[in-house]
Amino acid sequence: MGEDYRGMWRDLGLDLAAHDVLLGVLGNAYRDIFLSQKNRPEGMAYFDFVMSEVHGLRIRELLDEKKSGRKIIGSYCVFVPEEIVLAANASLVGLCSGADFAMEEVERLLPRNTCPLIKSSFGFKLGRVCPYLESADMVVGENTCDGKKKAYETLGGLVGNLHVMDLPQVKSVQGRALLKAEYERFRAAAEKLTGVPVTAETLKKAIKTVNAKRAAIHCLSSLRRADPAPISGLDALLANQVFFYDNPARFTDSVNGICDELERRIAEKKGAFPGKTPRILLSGCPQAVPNWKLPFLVETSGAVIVGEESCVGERGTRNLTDDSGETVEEMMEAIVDRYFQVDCAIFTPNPDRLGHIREMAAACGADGVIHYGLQFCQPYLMESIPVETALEKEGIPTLRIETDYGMEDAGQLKTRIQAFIEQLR
Ligand code: BJ8
Repeated sequence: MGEDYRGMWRDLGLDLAAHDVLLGVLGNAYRDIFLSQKNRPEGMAYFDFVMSEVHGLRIRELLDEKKSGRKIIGSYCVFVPEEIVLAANASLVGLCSGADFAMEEVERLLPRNTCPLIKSSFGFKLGRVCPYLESADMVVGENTCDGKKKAYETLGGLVGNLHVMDLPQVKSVQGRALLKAEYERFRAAAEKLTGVPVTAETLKKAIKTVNAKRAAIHCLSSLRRADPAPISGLDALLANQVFFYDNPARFTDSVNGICDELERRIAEKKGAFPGKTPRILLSGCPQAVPNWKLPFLVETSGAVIVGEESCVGERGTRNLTDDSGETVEEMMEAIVDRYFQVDCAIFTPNPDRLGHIREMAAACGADGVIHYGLQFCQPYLMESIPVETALEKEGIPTLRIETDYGMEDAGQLKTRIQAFIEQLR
């Protein structure tokens, strides 16, 4: 880390010793997983820098913004609309839930058989190691899966200002009305937090900012479809992960810069992997920072990941918000329309997701799909069975993986992944 941020972390109430351990583990993992890759685009240097300063410079920036009156809102789900947050003069940050931490303490509050993502969010709080969580003026929870909605009842006692958003479970007229009502309630809560009312002007500007960020990621996603793939799945995942932390305008510029470079690489047939490397589409649970386990196993087993059907990936970013509205009311409708299309497995039935997986597999030229289910995640594990059956029936080889954040099963997973890749060849 470029500067000594210990004073800042102390002021935020972090447990410095535990935080040092986390940064040490993170730094080593990053070096071994990302920096050891060959043929990376030069533009990834930006993301290397961002990751090296993820608890330093970015936090300092956010705290400086706070000094000038801006607020920070933390979120665990892609259903929290960044457009509303920005328009109310706040910054939205994703809260890490991608590593085990303080598990003994976590398991005093949550059953052992809770999904790793939920346990991780508690671990970062109980272990006092997340500067984003500690600097947030409001944390937004959402009633998605049963695990999350019950866990927020307990999290409410641990974080200062938890706003729980109710979410529909069915894509119906009533479901949309609920989402609309909840987004209105969230808008009011954000305005109350910041003291800044959302206006047509600020909302339009915010929609454009978030759309630009998504459009940059769409561009990256479409360039990954070339063969040879000009960027590894790990690096593309990293860009999707940084999407949740970085300053939006700077992120957009950086990703657009990488896209220019990828276009040149495609023209020169310069790949992160050789041409005809087996191509995998990952589908399933979100991979939050620093959960790089599965792509690392896949890409060190002779395949390249060419897309993520995931909330840290295309499920989270795929649709833009219509920015043609002129009033707050019209633009709020457009926001509801956009987010109501997110096909999270908490919806029942959820046929759109299978359609999207098929569509992505074809567009990315994927040779096979790996379905990634986090242990104890009922929605995605349940859905993985009909997804696998349908894809296999259509001749798309599919491998279902169920795992957690530990490395104990890495050897066994690697064997299964290698056998799957062999089958694709
Ligand atoms: S919109 S996927 S970000 S809820 S992995 S906690 S579902 S038991 S994270 Fe998600 Fe929003 Fe849906 Fe996306 Fe529950 Fe499953 Fe755990 Fe999960």
